[in-house]
Amino acid sequence: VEASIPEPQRAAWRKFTPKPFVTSEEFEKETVKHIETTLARSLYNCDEVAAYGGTALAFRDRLILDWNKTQQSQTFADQKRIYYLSLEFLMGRALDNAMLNVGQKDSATKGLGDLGFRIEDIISQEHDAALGNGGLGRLAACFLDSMASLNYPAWGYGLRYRYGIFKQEIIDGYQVEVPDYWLDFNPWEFARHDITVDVQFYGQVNRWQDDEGKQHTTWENGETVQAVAFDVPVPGYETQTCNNLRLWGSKAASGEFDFQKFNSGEYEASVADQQRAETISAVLYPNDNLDRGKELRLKQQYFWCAASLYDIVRRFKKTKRSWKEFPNQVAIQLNDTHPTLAIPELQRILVDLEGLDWDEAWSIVQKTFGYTNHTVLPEALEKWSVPLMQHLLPRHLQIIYDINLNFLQYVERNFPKDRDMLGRVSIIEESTPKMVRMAYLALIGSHKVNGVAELHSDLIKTTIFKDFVKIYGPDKFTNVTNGITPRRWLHQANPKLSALIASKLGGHEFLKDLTLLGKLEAFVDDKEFRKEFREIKYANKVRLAKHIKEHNGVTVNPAALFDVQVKRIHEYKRQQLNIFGVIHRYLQIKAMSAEERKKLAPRVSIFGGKAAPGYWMAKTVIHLINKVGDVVNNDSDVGDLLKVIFLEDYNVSKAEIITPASDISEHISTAGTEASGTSNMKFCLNGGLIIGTCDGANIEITREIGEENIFLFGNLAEDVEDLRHAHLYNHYELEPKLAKVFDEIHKGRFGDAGAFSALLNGIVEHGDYYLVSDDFASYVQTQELIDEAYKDSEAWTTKAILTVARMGFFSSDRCIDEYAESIWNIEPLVQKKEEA
Ligand code: H53
Repeated sequence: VEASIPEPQRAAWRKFTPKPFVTSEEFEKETVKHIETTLARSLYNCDEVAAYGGTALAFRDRLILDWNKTQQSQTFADQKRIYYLSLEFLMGRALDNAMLNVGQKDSATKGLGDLGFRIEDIISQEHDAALGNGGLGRLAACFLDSMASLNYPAWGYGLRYRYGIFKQEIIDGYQVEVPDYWLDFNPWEFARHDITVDVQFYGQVNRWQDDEGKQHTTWENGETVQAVAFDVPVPGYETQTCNNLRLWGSKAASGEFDFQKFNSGEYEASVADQQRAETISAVLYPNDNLDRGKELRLKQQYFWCAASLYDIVRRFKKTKRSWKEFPNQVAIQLNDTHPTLAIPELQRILVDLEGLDWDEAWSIVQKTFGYTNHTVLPEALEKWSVPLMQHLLPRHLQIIYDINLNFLQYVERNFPKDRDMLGRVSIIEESTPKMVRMAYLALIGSHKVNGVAELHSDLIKTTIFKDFVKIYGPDKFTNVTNGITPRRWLHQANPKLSALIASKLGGHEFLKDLTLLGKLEAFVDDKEFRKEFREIKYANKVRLAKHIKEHNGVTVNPAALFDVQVKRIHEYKRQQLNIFGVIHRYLQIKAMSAEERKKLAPRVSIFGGKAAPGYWMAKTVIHLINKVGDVVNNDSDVGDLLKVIFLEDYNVSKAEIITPASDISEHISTAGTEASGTSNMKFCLNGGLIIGTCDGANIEITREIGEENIFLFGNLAEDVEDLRHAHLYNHYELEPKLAKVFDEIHKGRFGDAGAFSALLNGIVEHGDYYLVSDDFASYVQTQELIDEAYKDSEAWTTKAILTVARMGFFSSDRCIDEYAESIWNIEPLVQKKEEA
């Protein structure tokens, strides 16, 4: 339907097109208007929640003006777009980010002040958009920020979960999950009830011949669910580009509401279908790096892939180009294997619905997709049971079998001597039941596969995808080391440091080109700079100490060394190694004389992170941390020398407070298990040093900042397999200091020892898969080096400044430019500045 306004009426229209506010007065006017009308509050009835609402709506309106123009000009420019498919977008709060990106935070600060509010109080009213679990979801959010900031025509596609990641409460030291209903008031999304897609499930496949003898395949008699688009504007930093994040919500398809049942009084039954449909997008699965193979999850995946592809194809068809041009107009990036069904879905659209022949369609599919692998952990690699897929997506299963057949024939022709190869590389695993290996499907259906840090990208080529390197050659595989957006993780989270850097570099240009941080090295000996740098770190620690006091009731000394480990709780990330180290430290303090204690550097060990609700071992680790905290924090022998804090409900907005306040942060995964890690980058960018293993991006961070500025320890990835093997088949002794720690836990020093026996037995009796004992001595020794280093505050400051100065490489802008160049083949599209 042609919906544009006819030429003669456009003048009237343009006259009233709203203009973005620029002054604090204009901002106030809009905010008050929204509070009084949209929110129906008054001068006598406006709390901070309402003031947040009015402010957010004023900024939302502003973003939409840019958003409308961006979408229009991208359509008009008719060039290639990138579609980033991710089941998770861990966005956090939007208001502060919107203010900073459009460059209006000062007007808002002044304006809100005039109206009687402090901007920080208003910002903190916002509920985090927590549609993700951890690193993978946050990476997607950083990428959206970079793609908009670099003016790439880009869309994100995801699901609009009604419940994001659960809220974590700690009760008696245990994690308790509380649902996160976040949509009460969300001014950042637009429901597009005009943009819907019917998505089919179940049913049967029919093959038939038309009068001309042409074969057809149709998928019939399924159940239909409707996808409704919700659009979220994504503003770039200091640019007019405002991209779109489209999230799909599910509801019963039109006409599916059972009127017959309704009319005959069976209200409950008639509503049941509705509810079943809405369940699809109801809740985010709370597992990070863990695949559970639940039917509803598969439904989510297909629902989202089908709706997104329909939308992308619809947009392409409007250009009236021929199908072979599809890959010149469309690049689709698969964030992990979660969206892999998009591959057979596009093949189905092209072959079944558009009538292309198989090979032509397949060549389009392969050119369109790129696949990012984020893990080598076996428990995280997605597999779906063939019977389940047969039931839910019968046509897709056929297509997958056909893809596999063609692929295996190719392999057989090229590797006739390697008889076992076919079984190893088949998309179908011959187990009971048979399973579809999604990573293989994603790899076979894409033109590029990338890992997320150098070590990881090398590892996938020698482990999980080894055979595929032989089959396709090494050029199909590449590395794009992860990055983070400096807008949120420096400018927004640490405004003082951002301002100090700007004062030295002559402006905030570094937020757009992070390599400019290099120029800070010239100031490393500048006394005044060093002093201010230290004062900022201290102020950030004071802010965190205040947060700890309010939430944990524990007083911590901001002059102590803040040692932070915040991330999802997972055995491979080894929070257990950290807490055992803390216990070791505690035992040492207890054994010291008063004189010896005086020489010690006081420490605050800070933990935070969620455990998947069904991950019992991870929950045990949380419990142990809290129990150790109870004992240590109340031991008068210890005082300020050691405090142990577990911060409840770690999320993006808490990370913004925690990250700038660390002296040391811990990135201590068993070598070879953490694909990249991204919080390591955030801490370094904020002048925190790190202790870490030779894993993921730690290795490249070391290369950039220099070995003398990082505390590395532990076994190397190349030795892990042998060590594990040795544990299982040889007799081995627990590391003696660790044995002492275990003795104390066994004695009940931290409460009921039985609660922790499985955790300890995993190490003592079941092979210590994560090599905690192997790395313990080296870990403890490195922590002692840190104690010594921290006492020399001048040398420490030098390390911290050099670290910041050398982090330029880890901007997600660099990362997105690499994807654009080597995988997507797309160019930026700069929005024209509005003429006055
Ligand atoms: O993705 C991050 C990496 C991190 C890796 C993480 C991740 C998830 O959060 C979830 C699933 C998955 O396969 C990987 O664990 O190392 O930094 C972004 O690439």
